[in-house]
Amino acid sequence: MNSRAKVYQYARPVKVAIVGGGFGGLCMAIKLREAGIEDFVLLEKAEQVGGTWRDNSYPGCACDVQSHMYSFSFEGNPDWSARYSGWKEIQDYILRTTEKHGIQEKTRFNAEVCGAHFDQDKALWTLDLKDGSQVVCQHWVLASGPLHVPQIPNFPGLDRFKGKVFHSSQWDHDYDLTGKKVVSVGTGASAIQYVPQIAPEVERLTVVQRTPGWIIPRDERTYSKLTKTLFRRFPLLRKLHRVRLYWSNESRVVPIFHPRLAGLLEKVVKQFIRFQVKDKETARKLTPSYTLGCKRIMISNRYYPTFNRDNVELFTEGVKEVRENSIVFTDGSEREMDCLILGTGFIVDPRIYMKDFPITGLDGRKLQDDWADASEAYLGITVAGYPNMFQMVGPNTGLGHNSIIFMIECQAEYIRDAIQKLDAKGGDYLDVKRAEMDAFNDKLQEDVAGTVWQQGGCSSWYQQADGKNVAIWPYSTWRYWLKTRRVEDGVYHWEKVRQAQK
Ligand code: N01
Repeated sequence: MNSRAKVYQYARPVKVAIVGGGFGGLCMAIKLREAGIEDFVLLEKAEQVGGTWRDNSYPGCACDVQSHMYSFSFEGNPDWSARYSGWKEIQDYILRTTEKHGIQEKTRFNAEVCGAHFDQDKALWTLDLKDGSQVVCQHWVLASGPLHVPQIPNFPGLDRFKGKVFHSSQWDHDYDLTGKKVVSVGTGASAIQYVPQIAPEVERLTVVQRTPGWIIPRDERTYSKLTKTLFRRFPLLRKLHRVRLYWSNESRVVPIFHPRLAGLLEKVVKQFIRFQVKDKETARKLTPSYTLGCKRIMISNRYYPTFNRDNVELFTEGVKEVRENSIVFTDGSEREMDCLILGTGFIVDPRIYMKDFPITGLDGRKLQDDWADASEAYLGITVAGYPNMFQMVGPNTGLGHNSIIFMIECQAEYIRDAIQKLDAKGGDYLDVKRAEMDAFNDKLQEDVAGTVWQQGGCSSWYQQADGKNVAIWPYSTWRYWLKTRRVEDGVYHWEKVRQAQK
């Protein structure tokens, strides 16, 4: 291999390479700039930044976390149009913020990273890109996010189907649904947003539900012109609004540790379903039998009433097979269809979605082997044996109750602190101590065992196939903030290997 040709525009190692230009990668880049660290590159696989909010554009796509919380604390936006903004408004916010902080010019687009290995003698990582080029760096940050590889069910006969098929995150806006017979599979956060939106357009909509979700009312509201003006002129008011939203979200963590309290909320939601759905049998099918909070709690005022429409039906039978122009269910019933929409979620297990992304750390160890049983990291950020490699929204740092942007900011600041501390010590790499990482994860798994995610009687994407929860941060977010406030010396090995060259 001609290494000169392969090292694209970076003839020398960069200090930091960031993989992924969603909220995580963008935050990391801004935090580095804030600290005067300019020697970095952001590698983005697509032609634009935005991640989830670039990819998901299905009808009705919106965030179910309030916009004033689902945005950077350092980049407040007084102009959010509504409490829960649509995807386009969020994507515009991301693009504006990228532009404002000059991250666009630090980004290499169409640069998909597909492997990484650590050179112990030089204390440098080499990232392999799909186009055959490489980027050499001292540190790298994996900020590609856990919800971007669509999960496509292997229904028998799916390849024979002559109509249109697409996943919710790859919506085909050129395909006109008007007057079509549509079958939609899945009833998660994505489906409950597009189902009410497309129902009035189509001739018939068959919603296929495997497990019903708990859906609570959405406290929807648009911000008036006056409120926006006040937020703009008096930023303190906007900040106070954000603080109020933060603590109201944070209070949701309480029933998670007290499933009995969740029982009280369930009674309220059951009334909500009965109130919104006319047909008793449909209402019964839409009512979950597991504890509220076990799967992600969803919010909508429009989903349940959709089932009062004459052209919408709910199917709780499994899919037996797909034929050329129809779908057949396990009870033998068959529905003609023009279009099949898969609201079937994402592959969230990094052992599966990163199987073609080999990562080799110290002494040739492979992350795929180290994570054979489960993905684990210290604070979801660093992994023992993989020095100077950091993750954002890594293992056990997803949230079921508050804004992930809060976690992302904590992680970016922690990573920046680690990089600066290493420089201050004159070291070449830092590696989290295995005992510290193991102790952290043992305690976390012990604590998560008593929560509604493990005890609530459901299976969800929060758990891997053996039931272990490697997705969720099971505590309050301020606890995460406290833990990530500074990089503790004793938790890491601080190594210097390039002595002779200096
Ligand atoms: O995916 P999901 P999603 N046959 O995994 C069903 C975030 N998000 O795209 O429950 C039949 O939640 C599956 O059934 P079951 C948010 O974090 C955020 O909707 O496994 N059904 C389930 O009903 C969310 O949690 C926003 O039994 C099958 C559905 O498909 C995450 O993204 C908005 C099936 C998948 O639901 C994912 O949400 C939207 C099969 N073979 C999404 N396979 C915000 O507002 C799967 N299902 C922030």
